[in-house]
Order: sequence, then C-alpha cells, then structure tokens
Amino acid sequence: MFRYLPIRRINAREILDSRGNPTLEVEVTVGEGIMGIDGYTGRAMVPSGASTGSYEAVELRDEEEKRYSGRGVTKAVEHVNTQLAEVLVGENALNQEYIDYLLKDTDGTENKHHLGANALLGTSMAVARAAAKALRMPLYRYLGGCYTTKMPVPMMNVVNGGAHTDTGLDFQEFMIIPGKADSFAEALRMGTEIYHTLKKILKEKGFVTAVGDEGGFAPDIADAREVFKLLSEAVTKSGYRCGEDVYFALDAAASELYDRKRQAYVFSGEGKSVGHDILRTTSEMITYYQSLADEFPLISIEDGLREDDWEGWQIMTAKLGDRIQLVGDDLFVTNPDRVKGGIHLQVANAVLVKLNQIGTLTEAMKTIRMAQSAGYRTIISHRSGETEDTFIADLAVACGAGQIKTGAPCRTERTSKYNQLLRIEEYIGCVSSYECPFCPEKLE
Ligand code: 2PG
Ligand code: MG
Repeated sequence: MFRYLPIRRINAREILDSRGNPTLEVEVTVGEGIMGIDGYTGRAMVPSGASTGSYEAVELRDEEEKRYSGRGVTKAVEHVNTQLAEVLVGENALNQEYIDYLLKDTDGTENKHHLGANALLGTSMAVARAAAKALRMPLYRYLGGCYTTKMPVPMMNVVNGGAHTDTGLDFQEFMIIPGKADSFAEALRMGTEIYHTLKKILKEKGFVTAVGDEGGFAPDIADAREVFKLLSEAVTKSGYRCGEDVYFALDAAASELYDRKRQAYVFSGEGKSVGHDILRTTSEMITYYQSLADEFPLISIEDGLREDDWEGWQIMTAKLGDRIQLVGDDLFVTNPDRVKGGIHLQVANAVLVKLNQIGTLTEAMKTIRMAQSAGYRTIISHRSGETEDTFIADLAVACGAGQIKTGAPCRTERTSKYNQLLRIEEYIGCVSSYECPFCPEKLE
C-alpha cells in the first residue's frame, strides 16, 4: 500500500502512571496528504520502574523539587516536541530501524541520558503504532508478520513484596504460572481463579487483602516459605495441581537486598521474628533457592543474585540452570551487549525484556533475537509503574516471546494487557498456540 509513510507531527505530553507519578505520552501522526489520506495517529505511554537496575538507560526527570517532588518529565516532553520532532518529521515511519537509529543518534549518549530514554521510547513506540494503524494492521501483526501465532504464558504476580510494598516481605514478586492450559484465555481464567481463592484464604487467616503496585496481595508475611504454602493451598483449593497444572516463579530482585558493606544479602523482614537481620552469602542464596525448589514447584527465579555478580551467576546457572529458569532482569537490562556477555559466560538461561530499560523498540528486538537464537527464553515484562498502554501484549505475540510478566489479574494497568491478549488470541483464531515450557510433556 505505502512505501513511504512520512511522519508529519509529533506531540508529547506529561501524563500520570499507575503510581500517580508523571510519565510521557507521545502521539505521532503519519501519512497526512499521502494518497489523499487524512493521516493516522499512533499513541504510546512510557512505563517506569521502582527496583531499577543500575545499568538501565536513563529515565529523564525534571529534578525540580517544587513540582511533583522532582519527578516531572517536562524536559523529556520538550525534547520530543523540539529536537526529536525536528529530526523525525518527514522521515519514513515504515522504516522503524532507521527511526530508532535517528533517535539514538540524536541523543548521542550510551545510556540515553541526554534526551532521556523515556523521551526516546515513547516516540519509538508511537511511530510503530502509527505505521501499523496506517497499514490497517493490528500492532502484533505489523511487528511480527503473518506467522505470529504463539501466545505467551502469563507469569502472574499474586503476592507483592520488596520495593513494591511497605510490608516486610523481602522478595519482590511471587508469581503463579498457569501452564497446563489449551489457550491463553484458559490460562488467564485459571490464574484469576487462583488469585480469588488466595484472597479468600488470606481473609480467613486474618491477613489484609490490600494490593501492592502490581496488583498482587501484600499481606504482612515475611517468610517466602509461608507465601509458597499459601499459594499451594490456593492452587489446590481452586481445583488445580501444583507442579502439573500450575507452577511458581519468584523475582528475588536481589540487587535490592544486597548490602555492599556487609557483603551479603540482607533479609530484614524475615529477620524480625528472630530479632536480627538474616544475612545470606551467594552460596547460601543458591542453597536457599534449591531448597525452595525442592519443596515447591518453583521453576523460575528472576534476579536471584545481584546485577554485578557474574561469577555468582555462573555458579548459580551451573547448579540450578538445568531445572530452573534463571531470568536476568537487572542483570541484562534488555541491553544486547550485556546479554551477549551473559551468553558468553553461560550466565542465566532467560532474559526479561523491558522496553524502557533500553529505550528503543529496535534495540529491544535485537536483544530478543539474540537471546532466542542462543537458546535463552524470553519474557516480555511490564514495569511496576504502568499505564493503560497495551503495547507489550502485542510485542509478546509479535516476537513469539513465549512468556509475559504483567502482574496480577487486578488493577486496570495490568488487566489491560491481559485483555489485549484475549483479543489477539481471538483474532488469530484456531491457529493460535499456547505452549507451556515447564509442563513435563514439553520438556526434552
Ligand atoms: C521487575 C519489575 C517489574 P520494576 O523487577 O521485574 O515487575 O519491577 O518495574 O519496579 O523494576
Ligand atoms: Mg525484576
């Protein structure tokens, strides 16, 4: 239909994310006047993390204390509306890789601190959306092509801790994976039923059922073992089998637990019952994970060790890698160079992909392809600060990621992604596939 779809206008504004913090929304209009069309506008919103990795691309904040306690993004908005618009207007929106090259080049820094990764990402995503719209294609189809049929397995974060709550739970995320299902829709139903059963159980036991940043419950429980016991009960009471129908995953977010001075991972929540912090060394962490995986169907651990401990990660991968999915989040920060290093060192066996960690769609795609061709699994992920934007749902299908992490089936910024996946599965129809990488029949 088009070979040249010129970008005509770019407009960014400051909006709010799910935590009530400012973030960017970018609108890109393409094609106006070409072949007599009115133009198509694509819109994208940028998410924001709380437990951010040190090597992530820089999220530009205004740092003006009087406004939103310094968290405003008017400078990033200004960068989109001036410098980036100047470079991109007139360029071909169908050439996403070149658009992203221009974004990177205009920023000119390795970690995108000049214009802000938030400014770059909002623009990059909005260009893709506008192009898809002009071609009258769903985003997943535009990004992935005509053979995109693989639905992701959801990792549903049903108990929140760490930096996402104020409770004493040291680990950040306890997830359920409804693996044994025939479709994404069925998996989502299973996970949601378990979520509701868990709420009942928590209530019966006298815990609060308030939720954390990602929609998971935030009970006042400090011991990971206790959480897994509750999850097991919720799975069974919902009529499913632990370790056959449903699996568990953990995001330890270990960089947040590590104390350089004490050279150990500090479990202060768990330590409350004994009156002092519980400290764990790298090898104690590995043994701890091993024992949790022996007791529960824990098949995926994210950021089990801190982001700089490549050696520790090597040991952990050698010890646990053949039975547990070891996911690098803060470790890899969606950065192709770090992933390349990890593959070389045989560290981890899965990559968490967060668009705003790297700042452009093309670089994230490069990371995904690199991981997949090295046999690493890929998980497309939300951030703890999200918006109603559903881009990652389409992306997960487009690149055949296999898994998606987008919170509990609660809070609209989380359910919007699940709902978009329901739509996509319906559009794809009977040729869509849902494959759980953890179910025994799927293991080689
Ligand atoms: C994580 C994420 C998302 P945040 O650590 O994986 O769940 O949290 O966005 O706060 O980094
Ligand atoms: Mg993480």
